Order: sequence, then C-alpha cells, then structure tokens
Amino acid sequence: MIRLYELCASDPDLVFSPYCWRIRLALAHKRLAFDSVSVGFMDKDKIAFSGSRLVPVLTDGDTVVSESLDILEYLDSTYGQAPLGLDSESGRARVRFISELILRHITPQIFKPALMAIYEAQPDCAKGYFRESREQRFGCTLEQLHGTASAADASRALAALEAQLKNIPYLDGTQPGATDFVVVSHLIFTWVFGFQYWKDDSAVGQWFNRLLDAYVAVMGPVKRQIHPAASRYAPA
Ligand SMILES: N[C@@H](CCC(=O)N[C@@H](CS)C(=O)NCC(=O)O)C(=O)O
Repeated sequence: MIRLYELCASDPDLVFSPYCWRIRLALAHKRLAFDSVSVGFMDKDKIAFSGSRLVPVLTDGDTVVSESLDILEYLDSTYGQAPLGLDSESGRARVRFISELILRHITPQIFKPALMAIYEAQPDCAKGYFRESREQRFGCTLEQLHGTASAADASRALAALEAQLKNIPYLDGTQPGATDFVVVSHLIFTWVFGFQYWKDDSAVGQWFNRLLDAYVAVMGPVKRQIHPAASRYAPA
C-alpha cells in the first residue's frame, strides 16, 4: 500500500503544499490508490522515520522516498502506466530545471498575495513556527513581504506559460506528464485559498481546468478555503 505523508493546515483536508500536490496529481494520473497521512508543521515527528524534516514523504511497502522529484521518479520507474516522462535522463533533467524555474520565477510572485491566507489557515500551535521560519528565510516580516504583493506581478509571472500553452495542450505535449504536475501544483497551492491570477478562458486557465478536472474525476473534489482578500488579485 502506498502512503503519502502530506502537509495539512487546521483543516486536515486542506492540502496546500505544492510539493505534496505534485505527488497527488501523479498518483491520480497513474490511478494508484494511496492513504494520506496529514502532517502539520508541529507534528513532523510523524515523518522522523524517513530521515526527512520535509513533506512529502511516500512509503510503498518497505520503500521510503522523500523529496518530491525523487518520488515522481520513483513512481514512474516503478509503475509504468500513464507515464510521467521521467524514464530518460533528458526527461528527468528537464523536469528538474523546470522545477528550479518555477521556484525562482513564478512561486515568489504568486505566493506573496496568498501569504497571510496560508498563515491564517495554520492551527494556532503552528502559527509561531510558520512566522519565525518564514521570516528568517525571507529576511523580513510576513506583513512586509505580503505588502510587496502585486496582482500585475503575479499575472506577469505566468506569461511564459500562457505563451507556450497557446500552442500545445500540455507542457509535456499531447498528454500531461511530470512537467505539468510540477508546474500546476504551484498554482493549486494558492488557488485552494481562492487566489486565481488567470482567467478561465486563458490558455493557462484551460490547461489548469483540464488538469484539475482529470484529478477530480479520480479523486473527487478539492477542498478549498477562499480568503476574503483573494478577489483583489483576480485578473481584470
Ligand atoms: N525539496 C523538497 C521541498 C519540500 C518542502 O519544502 N516541503 C514543505 C511543505 S511545502 C515542508 O515540509 N515544510 C516544513 C517546514 O517548513 O517545516 C521537495 O521537493 O519535496
């Protein structure tokens, strides 16, 4: 049995971690059943057995894998159905590069508007840890970072995606693969809180909905917690 240890907020059904979404989408794509184990910021002792302090962690029988890209590679090499495109060195290298691009050039812009919503969704016992660890990482307070959020920046960050998806249904071609799951997970991350920086009829919007519909058909509806500030960042 596959078990996925994934980050949860106060509401254990609210899955927001982009790294965990990468794995959820791949498992659904491959039609692999799994048990989800919720791990809050303050109960990471649940994953101590893995040697990792971060989720996702996946166990499959006696096999333990951490790091989302390693998990995707494990799933693709172990379960051949509905390939993710990670069976070649070039495929694996491309997805790792895309992941870096997303983390450096897209996630910061789309994360900042949603930052306080993510903070508020944590249980009280985790809020202090979330604040302290993120303020140390960013070198400023959550409020200062959130204060630099801009709807225009968030939308501009998606420009390369929009251009590419005008020509092709999926980033991996005619079928979705690891590139799609790695990228869309970072959009789902803020979308679960209501932050949608694209229009439904844009190329990004149509691609997002295709991927989400395929996931929902297998896994059922996605839990969301819409934040009142989210509508301020909707595209005009
Ligand atoms: N490189 C890791 C990153 C995983 C990661 O950053 N996970 C976050 C959740 S989004 C986490 O576990 N954070 C726990 C913490 O900050 O204490 C991967 O790709 O799996």
